[in-house]
Amino acid sequence: MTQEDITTKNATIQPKDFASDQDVRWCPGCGDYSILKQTQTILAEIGIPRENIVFVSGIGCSSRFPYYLNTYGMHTIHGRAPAIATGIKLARPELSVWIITGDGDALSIGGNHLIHILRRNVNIPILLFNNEIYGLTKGQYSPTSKEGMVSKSTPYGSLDHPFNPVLLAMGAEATFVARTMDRDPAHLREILKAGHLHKGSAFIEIYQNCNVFNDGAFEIFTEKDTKPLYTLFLEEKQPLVFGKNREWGIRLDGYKPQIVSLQDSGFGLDDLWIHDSRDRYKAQILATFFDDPRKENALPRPFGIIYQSQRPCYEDLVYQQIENVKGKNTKSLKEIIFGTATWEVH
Ligand SMILES: Cc1ncc(C[n+]2csc(CCOP(=O)(O)OP(=O)(O)O)c2C)c(N)n1
Ligand code: SF4
Repeated sequence: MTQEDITTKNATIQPKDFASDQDVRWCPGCGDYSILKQTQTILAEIGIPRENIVFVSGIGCSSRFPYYLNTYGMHTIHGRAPAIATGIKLARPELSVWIITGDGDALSIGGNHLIHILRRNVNIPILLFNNEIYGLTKGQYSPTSKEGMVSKSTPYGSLDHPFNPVLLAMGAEATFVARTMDRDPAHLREILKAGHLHKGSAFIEIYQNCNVFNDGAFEIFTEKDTKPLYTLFLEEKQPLVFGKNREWGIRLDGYKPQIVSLQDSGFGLDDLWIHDSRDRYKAQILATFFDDPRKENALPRPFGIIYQSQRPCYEDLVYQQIENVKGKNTKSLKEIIFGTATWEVH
């Protein structure tokens, strides 16, 4: 099959064609259902034939995802989806490879693998379902659980400072960093599609409700009454505005973000911070918006594309290197392994 055949779009494919024949084994009401549905919808819109798509996951409730998609898939080893997905992408760079992971899978046991796939910039969207808990193992705290959280493994409250996954991805120099949520299907679809279109590792944190072991962890950001005041939906080249009547804005006072009233502070839309997801310095500041929302003067939580940039992808560099050394007087594998720096000990 040629590369052209593989990427040829199938215009007639429907979301239901991406549903597998497996019984979905998530608890009723789990946020994972919404993410599955929106993923099936955007895959149909993207139109890549199912047989040219591979979903790779680690271990966790979220990592059962590949079973429920009628594409190729691998439910792999805890925390190791990035390593296996990188191998697939290197062997078959023309395939559309996706990673599904949870906050435990990606940030506890798989923390190391995650940062390395991001810095290598393998061309793969990485969907991190963050429910701030270990769901599959029935409710232990995770690296994103809030301080003080009482869980099965923290009966007196967690003492650990939680990761901000978006800031971690920025620190690992990811070339695409975004946040979305299970309860906003339209936004979720938009971000999934943008992640697919990005050439490079696309890190997407998805707030996902685990209604059994951590119900309501994100309700302040997802519920109709509180969402407008505590969330900041980023739009490219638009001012940072939020609130029920879009009555609040954010301006930069030097490098410090400042919330201003658009009604009575004397500041207007022209004074506000304009979102530019390609500005790395501004993105670094945006990624730090991680206040406890109930704290006085808390900055709203940003949703959308926080950062995007271009850097060569790992698989392209590998193939380029192979081409560059072909026909040159290179060493054999045996020569490399035994080289000049091995000794025989008698
Ligand atoms: C090597 C290894 N260590 C620990 C476990 C137990 N284990 C299975 S899933 C999991 C955490 C899953 O949490 P998360 O990634 O947040 O996924 P969720 O179930 O919440 O979707 C753990 C610790 C395991 N399966 N393998
Ligand atoms: S335990 Fe939580 S994350 Fe796992 S399927 Fe049930 S609701 Fe979803």
